[in-house]
Amino acid sequence: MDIAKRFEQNPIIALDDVPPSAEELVVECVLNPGAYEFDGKVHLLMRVAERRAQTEGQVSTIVVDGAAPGGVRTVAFALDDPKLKYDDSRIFWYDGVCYLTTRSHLRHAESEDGVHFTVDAKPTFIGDHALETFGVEDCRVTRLEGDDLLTYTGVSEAGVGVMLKRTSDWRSFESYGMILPPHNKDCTLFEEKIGGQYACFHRPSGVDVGGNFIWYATSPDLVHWGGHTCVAMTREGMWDEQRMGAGAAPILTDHGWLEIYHGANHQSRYCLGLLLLDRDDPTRIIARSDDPIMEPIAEYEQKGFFGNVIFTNGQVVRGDEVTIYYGASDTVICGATLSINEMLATLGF
Ligand code: MAN
Repeated sequence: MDIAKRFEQNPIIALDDVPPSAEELVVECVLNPGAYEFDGKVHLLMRVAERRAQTEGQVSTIVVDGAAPGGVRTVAFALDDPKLKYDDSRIFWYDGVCYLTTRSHLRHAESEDGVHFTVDAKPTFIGDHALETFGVEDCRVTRLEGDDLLTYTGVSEAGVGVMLKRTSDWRSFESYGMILPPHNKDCTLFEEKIGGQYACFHRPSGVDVGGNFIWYATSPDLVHWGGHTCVAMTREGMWDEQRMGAGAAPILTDHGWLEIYHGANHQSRYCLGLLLLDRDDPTRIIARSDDPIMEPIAEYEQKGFFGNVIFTNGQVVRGDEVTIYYGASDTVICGATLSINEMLATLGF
């Protein structure tokens, strides 16, 4: 059952609201924002995916390259080239090498009411690390020890991994580089230590044995992670049979940690569901959604760059109300509210 109350104003941020980072680029997707409250406002750190305007008969993408003029290089291939494999709007393969069709940066937007956002004219993080040449994506913001911790995906030829930054004022940032190596993404930190350690959910991917499952790990210093434990696996024949990953920081409730996660089926239809985990040992599942709590049912969630997708990695929690910000069809940003009590009720609490 879909229990989300979508904003009437959806989509709240669309392609036209976001100027490209350079004149020659086109914004193809505005999606998957991290969210946080700061200075009495709601802020988003959105993922903005760009490329050059496409030429007929070709697919092209952009890659950051310090040696290229303007710091950006275009990679283009003919659609009829037998070495090209291109059947997913998000990625293509050429001669055995995988490229993303767009390059993402992170861009800040802010709002007084959490619904109407003002978007910055320029990127906040363009992805200037050697492990970010294909872009930066899907930021989670966790408030921890009074600071904000940003975990996001860094993509490069070397793979897809988890990057970390820390800030106390949103002006200066301490960068920790890659904390979890490829292939890994969907990393969210807990808002407090557990058993004296920092804790996170993350999502390594197995190519042959294994799959796209949610894992738990702990760290004494946020940089060195251990105690890796697989918490939840995909379920064949169900809505989350193909892949799954954590959303924003777990919410502490009277019954344990409540995590809103995304799951996709073999048709790549992305929905949201819940995991309820033991307060002292979050590797122990107390309950899990049989059915999604939110599915792509609105038109803007079904049609776009990559249709039938609801993906959230940003939320603001106020009392019983969780406002999630989410990417719809990998194309626009939307908002919805969920009640913690209602979510728990779907799990039998
Ligand atoms: C998947 C999708 C893409 C994303 C890449 C790299 O293919 O989620 O949108 O760009 O992974 O993270």
